Amino acid sequence: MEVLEQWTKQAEQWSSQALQQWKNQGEPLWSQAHLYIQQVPPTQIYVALAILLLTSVLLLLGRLFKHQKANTILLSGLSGSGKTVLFYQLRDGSSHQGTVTSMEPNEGTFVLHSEKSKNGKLKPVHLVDVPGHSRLRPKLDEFLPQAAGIVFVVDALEFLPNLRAASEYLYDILTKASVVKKRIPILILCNKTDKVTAHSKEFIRKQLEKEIDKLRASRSAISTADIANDFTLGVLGEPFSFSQCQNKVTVAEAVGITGEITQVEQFIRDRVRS
Ligand SMILES: Nc1nc2c(ncn2[C@@H]2O[C@H](COP(=O)(O)OP(=O)(O)O)[C@@H](O)[C@H]2O)c(=O)[nH]1
Ligand SMILES: [Mg+2]
Repeated sequence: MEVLEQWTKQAEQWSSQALQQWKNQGEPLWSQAHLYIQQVPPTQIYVALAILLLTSVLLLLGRLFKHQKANTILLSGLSGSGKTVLFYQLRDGSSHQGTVTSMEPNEGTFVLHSEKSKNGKLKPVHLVDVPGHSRLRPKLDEFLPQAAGIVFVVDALEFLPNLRAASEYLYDILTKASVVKKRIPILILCNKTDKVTAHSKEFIRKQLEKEIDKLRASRSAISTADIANDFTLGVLGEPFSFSQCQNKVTVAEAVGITGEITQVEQFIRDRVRS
């Protein structure tokens, strides 16, 4: 209560000081405003001030809270697309070739290897390499609520044989309520572009869009009771394109094994700001 009294006193002091200043300046509107202020009961002014203070505190807390949470980046995509290699490249700057197939998600919180030499405080990234086996995919749901961004890794070499499966996985991600509501940005990362036979990112984007368009048609034919997904995709009656998504979906290229990963590093740093 004492604090409140102090505040009120302070507020009174400030307002009288401010009034004095305005008076001295001789604003033409002054007398009108003065009359109006006198008509407003002081309690109303205090209530307004209190509300202002409360909102500022809440906004500040909200910001702090958000800041602490949003540093998780998920590496998703089919098995064999190169997630684990990417994980180690991002963390250590080397690919750790020959590591065993992970059944549990690889995860860690660290400053990206490429940024270690930079001065200044960089916020550590919580990176999760989610196994691509369909049996282990529910793992993704555990991490989604905290995700600041999703990297969907695509094998640009063995792309066409995996097109259907990759599209289904991506479709599932794009229709998840947790992803759509929070508009988690998604980067489609075309990996293994070191080989000449790798498909271009434009080709990959178009093929994924076509395939997702087909999936959308077949899945919306299933009775609504069977649809586990929470959101419908795109614009009805128009061919599907990623630009219709509420999430920002971008496409980039990488070579995991040689560490050509600047585009994905940029995406991560844009999502996890210091
Ligand atoms: N040519 C090529 N092969 C890669 C690249 N990145 C990963 N690979 C290979 O792809 C295979 C699967 O990689 P891995 O990281 O285990 O995939 P994950 O199942 O998605 O974790 C491995 O044999 C890697 O050596 C790349 O950029 N280029
Ligand atoms: Mg792996």
